[in-house]
Amino acid sequence: MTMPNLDNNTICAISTPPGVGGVAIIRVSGKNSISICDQLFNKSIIDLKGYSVLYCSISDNNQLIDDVVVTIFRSPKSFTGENVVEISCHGSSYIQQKIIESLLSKGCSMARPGEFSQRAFLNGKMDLSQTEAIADLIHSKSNAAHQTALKQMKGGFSNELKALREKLIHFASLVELELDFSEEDVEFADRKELYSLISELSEHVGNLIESFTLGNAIKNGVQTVIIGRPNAGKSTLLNGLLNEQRAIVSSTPGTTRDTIEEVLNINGIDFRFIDTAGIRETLDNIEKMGVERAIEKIESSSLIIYVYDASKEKAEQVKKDLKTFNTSDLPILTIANKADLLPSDSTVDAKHLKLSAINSKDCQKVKDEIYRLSGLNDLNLESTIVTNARHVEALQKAHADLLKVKEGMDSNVTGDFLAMDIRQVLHHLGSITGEISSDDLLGNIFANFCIGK
Ligand SMILES: Nc1nc2c(ncn2[C@@H]2O[C@H](COP(=O)(O)OP(=O)(O)OP(=O)(O)O)[C@@H](O)[C@H]2O)c(=O)[nH]1
Ligand SMILES: [Mg+2]
Repeated sequence: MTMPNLDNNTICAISTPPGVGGVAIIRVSGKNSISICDQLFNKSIIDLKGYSVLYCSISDNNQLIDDVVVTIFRSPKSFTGENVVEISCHGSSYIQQKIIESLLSKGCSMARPGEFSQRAFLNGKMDLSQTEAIADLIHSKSNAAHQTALKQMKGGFSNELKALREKLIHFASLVELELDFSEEDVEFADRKELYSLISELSEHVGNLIESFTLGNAIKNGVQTVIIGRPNAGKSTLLNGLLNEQRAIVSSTPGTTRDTIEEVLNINGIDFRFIDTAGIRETLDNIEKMGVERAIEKIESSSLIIYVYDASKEKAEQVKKDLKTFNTSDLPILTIANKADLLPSDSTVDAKHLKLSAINSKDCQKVKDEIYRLSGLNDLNLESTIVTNARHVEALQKAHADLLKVKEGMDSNVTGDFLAMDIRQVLHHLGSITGEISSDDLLGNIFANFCIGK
């Protein structure tokens, strides 16, 4: 159930980006938006139907501000569900400001950030996750980000959650009903069916949680740290990937001290590559700080590129280093670098990528390999991908409570405990879309059973 919008005020804001443009759009929303705006135009808009467009001029205190195009949306057929007027003016910052001032003087108030979307939610035009998807859509920079946000905005994710909840609500209602008949020891909810439903939901919610690794990569990019011993060729690799001389390269071990970060888009996904100081025991204080930073960056990354000088380093040493540096078992690409210095018949560990970072063709191989390792290769944009941290948090809570229900059933807990845990699952799933679970539950009991009590 959604809350009615009790806020009666009419809000306005510039909806286009700040600065100068060909055209700017000022949006006004609220019960009185049409009558307020009407006072500013040289033609009346009071009787215009929804979806009307009118060319007119706008003045304040008899001073002409601009010629504008006005679009009228009548409640409930507007983005916010309220009466909305959109004023398209010439895109000078001065004109935009003048129009806003005029609207404020006629009784509008400035919209808070996101208030139009918030009103759309409160007026039931879309649910919470759809509203959140608008922000993602606006910020999408790649095909994958665009597709996932669009799907969420259109309600794909909400419908999936709704279907999951509905299945469970049915059982929750039956279990709750049993409580009313507790003295008679009846069992309306078939425990076997409930158990298999809980298992099914657990798996489904688990998959949604897993999809967040990809979803997060789509939305926020993949942080990839380049590590290795000094002089291995890490900075050379970064430069090769970026195709520019970004980091200083030299034959002196310990050249890179600070971390160097650059974003590179590979197949539509942003990878944030971080070149780091070569890891070694050192007495130099500055280099020591660099090494500490390198180790910190490993912890915050989702992918590791480990580079070693294949012409110098022994296989045993590489193995040992990999164990020490990758303690959290992140996906890792191990690069046997400086292959050009090796005799042509020499081999390296089959799992390592043998190459020369000084060779640009080899750097392309690294890009392909990194993309493959990130798991984005298997990306199926048809399936639901969770991209929002709030959603994944709610899903994790729902997952934990589903487990509780299962454990409760395993140990034959009474219906009231079961009902409580099921309510929690419904609550967490419902919090994603902004529904209120207890109302749903009650509504379902009354609608489906009508037992006249
Ligand atoms: N022959 C050959 N030399 C390379 C290759 N890659 C890097 N080098 C050389 O190795 C030296 C070290 O390269 P860097 O890229 O600075 O190495 P690094 O790992 O960043 O070193 P630090 O910043 O000191 O940790 C430079 O002289 C590079 O030109 C390669 O594929 N083949
Ligand atoms: Mg370096």
